[in-house]
Amino acid sequence: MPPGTPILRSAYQPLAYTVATVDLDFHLDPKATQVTSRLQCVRNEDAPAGPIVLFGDTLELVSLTIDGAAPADGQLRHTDSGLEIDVSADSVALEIVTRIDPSANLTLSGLYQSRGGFFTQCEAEGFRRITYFPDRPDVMARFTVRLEADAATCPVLLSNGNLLETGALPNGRHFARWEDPFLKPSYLFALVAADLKALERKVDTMSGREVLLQVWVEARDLDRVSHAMDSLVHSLRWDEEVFGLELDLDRFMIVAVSDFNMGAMENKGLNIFNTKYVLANPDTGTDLDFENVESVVAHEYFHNWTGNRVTCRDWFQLTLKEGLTVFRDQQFTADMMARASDSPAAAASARAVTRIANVRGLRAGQFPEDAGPMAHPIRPDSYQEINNFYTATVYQKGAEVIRMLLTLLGREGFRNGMDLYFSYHDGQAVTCDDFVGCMAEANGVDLDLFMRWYSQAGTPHLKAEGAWDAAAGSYTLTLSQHTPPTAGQPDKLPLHIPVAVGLIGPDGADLPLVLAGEAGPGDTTRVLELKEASRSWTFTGLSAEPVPSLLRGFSAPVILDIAESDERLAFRMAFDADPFNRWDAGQRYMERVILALAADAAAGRPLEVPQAFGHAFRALLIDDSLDAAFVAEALALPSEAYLLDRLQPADPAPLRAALIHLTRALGLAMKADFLSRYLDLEVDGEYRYHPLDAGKRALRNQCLRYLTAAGSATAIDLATKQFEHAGNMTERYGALAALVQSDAPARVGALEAFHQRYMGDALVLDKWFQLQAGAWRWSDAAPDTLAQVQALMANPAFSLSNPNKVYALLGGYFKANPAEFHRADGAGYAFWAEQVIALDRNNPQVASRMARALEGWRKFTPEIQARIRPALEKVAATEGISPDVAEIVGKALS
Ligand code: 0A1
Ligand code: ZN
Repeated sequence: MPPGTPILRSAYQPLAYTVATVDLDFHLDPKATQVTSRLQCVRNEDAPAGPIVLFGDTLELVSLTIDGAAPADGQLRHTDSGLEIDVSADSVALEIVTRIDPSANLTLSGLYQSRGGFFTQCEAEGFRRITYFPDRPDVMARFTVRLEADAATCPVLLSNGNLLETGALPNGRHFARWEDPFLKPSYLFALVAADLKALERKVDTMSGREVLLQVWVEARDLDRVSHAMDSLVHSLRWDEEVFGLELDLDRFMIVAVSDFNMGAMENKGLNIFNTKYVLANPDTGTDLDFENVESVVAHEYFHNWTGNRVTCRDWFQLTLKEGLTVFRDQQFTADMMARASDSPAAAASARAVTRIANVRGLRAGQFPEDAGPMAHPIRPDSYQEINNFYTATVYQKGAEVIRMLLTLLGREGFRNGMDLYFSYHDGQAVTCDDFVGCMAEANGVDLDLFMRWYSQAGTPHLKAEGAWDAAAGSYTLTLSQHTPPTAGQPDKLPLHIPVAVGLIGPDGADLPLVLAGEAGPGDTTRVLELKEASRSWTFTGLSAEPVPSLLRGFSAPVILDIAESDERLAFRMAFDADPFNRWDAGQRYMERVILALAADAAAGRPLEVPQAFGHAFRALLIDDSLDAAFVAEALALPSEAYLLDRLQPADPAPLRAALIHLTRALGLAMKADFLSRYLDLEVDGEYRYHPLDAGKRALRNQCLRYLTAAGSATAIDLATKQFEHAGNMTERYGALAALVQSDAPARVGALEAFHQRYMGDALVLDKWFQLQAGAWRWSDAAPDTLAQVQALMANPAFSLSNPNKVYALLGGYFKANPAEFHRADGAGYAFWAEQVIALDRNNPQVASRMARALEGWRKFTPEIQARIRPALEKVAATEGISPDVAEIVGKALS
């Protein structure tokens, strides 16, 4: 197959031979690791006849025998993707010896080295970089593993499942043998051989079995792992309580590694994590880091059932495990946030804060993806490089689709569907149809129309219109839907959209909802199911015109188009009983104000913030009866990435001018209010990661941001004091972030002091890199951010081969700083092309992620597009560019 040929979902075929058992023997050595694999291959009754197909990538084949004998002439063929072996028996034993060079593997896929240890990453297709194998998720086998390595440099030898045996060997080497009692696909295989120490805990599972939990890290990091361990215990309990799912192994391990392409990986019983999502203590991690550790630990742990016990038939079904598992980790986080609340209203607000963060992420990351050349359904129909499809669409939109099932079926109905899914499919590799089929069967409902969410790309627009009939006391709501065309999908069909609706009375209280023909009293929030292009609902028994509150809790991943006056938005900001929608009313109002300011900036008109908006904003700022975490979210502007897509055509410079103007104007106008909230919010006592404390710190940092944006000397003084006296990273980082955007001399000193303090600390230095790459100035001073980023690349702590460093510094510039990256002289694009090409030589996955920063280039003004095109073309024309990057730039240019 020539490179660039798409792989099609419709072409799925089971393999003629699968694998019953795998026995792996690793002689680990940095430059020449020898892998012996003994496979029992068995004929697959359900597949057409054919050879044994083994995939292999960059392997040196040392030897291969078939039932103990050398292959006969022509029996073994080398193909583009690996090997094919003709056999006639129904069961055949293969012994394959390969040699690989982990020290030269900078892709971080397959077996590689990091800080002297050996680690693996096999999802999606890394196992074939270790040995020849039918490396597909529908081949599930029993694995046993023997590892042998140098005892001094690699005292710890880990693999999946249960430890059977360890022992010393001659020449300072030692070995361990592991057995995984569960069937698994090769992408869940893992090994670790390194110098690590573990924090251990023993807990009893719901059935009373004692299990051993371990978090393995380098010895110097042992003071940063207790939160990950706590998170693991919380996750284990939550899955028991909410889904009745128990840990199935006697031992569950988490291992931290500094060089890792993604967040973490759910290998059976041996989760491997990017250190960023394991390590956190008050001095090094912000509240957000603590929250991320908790949710990533939960995510990987939850995969044990949704992903591992039941896995994907093929990679097109990725959202089967990822959408469902993201949904589960989001529910878990919401429960963790609410657990400290002392009233139902406080719990609802705490849950809404999690929901707000999820939706902010969706709007900033997934909506632009769905509007660009990489738009794909949550279950794609084709791909060129599977590693490019670990996307916000598959993950975040996939989670929204699962959440809609919960909304449609209710808690109990959803749980029944999950139970049925496990009862039918435990130990199998299945499809999204199988999952939705279980939801339908368990609830006796038809979800055929719902399946369109799996096949249609693009963000649907939901249009709402209301008509008030004063004489009849009725309100008719008409909902219509439209999904814009996306690449390869010009015409869209209507989707099944659950729309949670409330009607607010003139006094601000929710009204009971009674549809024409129904007897009251009704609930105050109801879910309307829109299944057609357009439909109306009439609510009756109303004495005054209501204000609609639509899509409560963000009940579907759509863009809501509704003509709402400024007054109505302000009214909902003050009264909407749904905390998510209360927040969203503010976001809509801000969006309107910012887009108008950006238009003024583009046209050279003076910028002015409408007074009415200021009033609505201030009402939230000074309301100390509200949960601080909620207020912090309510005061935060919509993300720049989301706003850019709302400006048509997109133009980063006036948008940035609008954001700066609005932030400064609010900071100036409400200086006294920001200051008094700032002073009141101080959290006393020792740091603890707790939602209430974190909420206060978030709001306090938000106040500091507005105050320093407004630029007074007092504000700089406050920020400097906070920086110097901070008792934890959230405060220290919040103050540094505020100072970095100022022109005050304290800026340089703070950056320097932070650097000094955390010199040897890779994860904290990532924050320092990222902050500088993503920063701008509140004043008119034009910082040369590009020059700064280039200078920082020369810092000894920076390295192009460490993904975290690249994501922090280059990602911070390309993705988090549009106005600087899209500078008018085009120098940002030349730098982008140069870095993508350089990264691609070693690590195509990381290069491809950086390449994606320009995929949405057609949304910009023609002048900007003209400056971007040559950079895209340069990368596309580069000799030897990886399939990963080729797919991104190819689709961008097509
Ligand atoms: N399954 C992991 C994500 C992951 C995917 C690919 C990787 O390497 C290319 C690594 C991790 C998760 O969802 O957490
Ligand atoms: Zn996952």
